[in-house]
Amino acid sequence: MSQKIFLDGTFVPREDAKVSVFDHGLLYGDGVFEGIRVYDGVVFKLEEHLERLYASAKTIMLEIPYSRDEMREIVRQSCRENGLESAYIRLVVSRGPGDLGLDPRKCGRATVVVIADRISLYPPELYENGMSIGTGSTRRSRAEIINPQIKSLNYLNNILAKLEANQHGWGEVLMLSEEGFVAECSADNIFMVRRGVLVTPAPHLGILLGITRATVLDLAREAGYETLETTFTRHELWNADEVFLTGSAAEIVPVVKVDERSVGDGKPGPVTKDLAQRFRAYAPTNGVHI
Ligand code: PXG
Repeated sequence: MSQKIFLDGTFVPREDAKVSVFDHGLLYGDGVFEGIRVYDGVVFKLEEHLERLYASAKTIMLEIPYSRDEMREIVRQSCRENGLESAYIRLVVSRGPGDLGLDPRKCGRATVVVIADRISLYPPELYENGMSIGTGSTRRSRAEIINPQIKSLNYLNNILAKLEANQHGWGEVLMLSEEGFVAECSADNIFMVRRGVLVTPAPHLGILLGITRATVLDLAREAGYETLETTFTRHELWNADEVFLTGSAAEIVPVVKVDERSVGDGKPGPVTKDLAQRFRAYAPTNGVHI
């Protein structure tokens, strides 16, 4: 069965899912997106993803031509059309076709794309043995430049950092805030465990407020862990007992090396493993059925 992509109101075969070269999503990165997981027929935290999508769109004054209810149905239908019980969904809303000037007023109607695809999971060894990461020289931008809370199509900042990860052979790249505090990674949030306390950078540091991040904080509090959203430097991270990353694609990935320094005993730690297990049990129970 050929893959069906939702594009501007209809489901089209993958080969026909094409957008205009005049689309400002392509010309200027003018648009917003979401990456969502489907576990056993349940779209994980779909309401939260829709909330973030519409919030990002509101900030960039992009009108999504569907109501939230309609968008929920489009996502569910995308899974059904493709017969996928477990999937990775990419929702993209761009400013739409305009002229070659950057003025968004020239774009008539937003382009809406929903791709439901098979998930390409990270290799299982990564979850067993952990990942090495390092700090990139590319910093997260502060809110007055491009607010990292907007999940926009303008990911060049993150891609520049990812290039550094590739050059060094790191699995992910740590990005600091403009002031040099630990912020997040190119497509994942970061956590550390210090003396039993679960610590993650506070929202004001200029991070994407990850849905996996929020879920992990909730699950940790429920399990009785003390949690803290705060400001910290790499010194704290290098001396943490455990470090892990969270993201829709990655879920929870243990980090065993940061900037050539072993984290704890150099193996995935007990809190990371406990939270990963809790997350795996929780994910298929929390969302919208397809
Ligand atoms: N920070 C950034 C900068 C991100 O792009 C996250 C954190 C994690 O957020 P969620 O809501 O997913 O827990 C992201 C995630 C992918 C992929 O396929 C992920 C993202 C963007 C592009 C690709 O891994 N965003």
